[in-house]
Amino acid sequence: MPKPPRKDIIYSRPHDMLVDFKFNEHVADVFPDMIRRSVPGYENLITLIGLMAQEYVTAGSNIYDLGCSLGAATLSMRHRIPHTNCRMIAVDNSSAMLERCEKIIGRDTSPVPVELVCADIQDINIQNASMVVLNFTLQFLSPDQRLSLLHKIYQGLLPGGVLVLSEKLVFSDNDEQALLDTLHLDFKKANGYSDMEISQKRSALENVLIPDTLQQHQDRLHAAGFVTAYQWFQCFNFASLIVIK
Ligand code: GEK
Repeated sequence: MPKPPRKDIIYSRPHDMLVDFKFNEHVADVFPDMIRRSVPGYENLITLIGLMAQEYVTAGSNIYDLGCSLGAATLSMRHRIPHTNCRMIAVDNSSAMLERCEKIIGRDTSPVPVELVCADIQDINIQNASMVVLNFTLQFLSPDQRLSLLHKIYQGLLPGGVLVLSEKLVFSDNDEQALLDTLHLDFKKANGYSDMEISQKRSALENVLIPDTLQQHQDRLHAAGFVTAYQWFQCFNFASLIVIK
């Protein structure tokens, strides 16, 4: 029997010295609880990414989940892919995440093969892809490395293939930023995070998660070669684009 997800209490005690956030074993152990209580709309996104796989994945193609963590998007797509001759490639550079992901995927009985790769997403080959998912991963790359990854994805996608890009956003309009910050804070408090947990996590993520505006994303996607990028989802300051080659 799989164990129930453990509660995220990582920042519930004062940390003397706050170090930058890392996807280590402590985070991997509580990750489902952490992301569900921190990212509004996450569970909907996971379900809907599965539906997109049903629509866009083509026979004999590859599907990439870049920054797969525990494989939630991989599994959602795997259950919906209407072909068995596809190959899924789930990539994460956190061995703690990938070890747990392997166990979760191992318990799943869907017939579509999944290859787990412990690597930096900047170092892998992308080819013959009908679908690539970056579900809250691009924001963890340093901003100057983001365009070359998107360019590589563009090159590896088949014509008509899709990239799903979900990110935390920042807003150039100060009022919009303040409003969505407040609502996100309310969301985390309503999910049981204390002021101290929220503020310690915010500091730990400061140099690690660097969000862009929607316009920066659109401009970068165009620079990478994509012409069509539609925003299809937003929940407070978290959004997702479907980008079609
Ligand atoms: C989900 N997509 O559940 N190379 C490989 N992996 C990376 C890199 C990199 N350069 N940088 C970060 N990661 C998942 C959620 S979480 C989002 C994605 C969050 C990995 C990192 O180890 C972590 O597992 C994941 O990207 C980001 O749908 O925690 O907010």
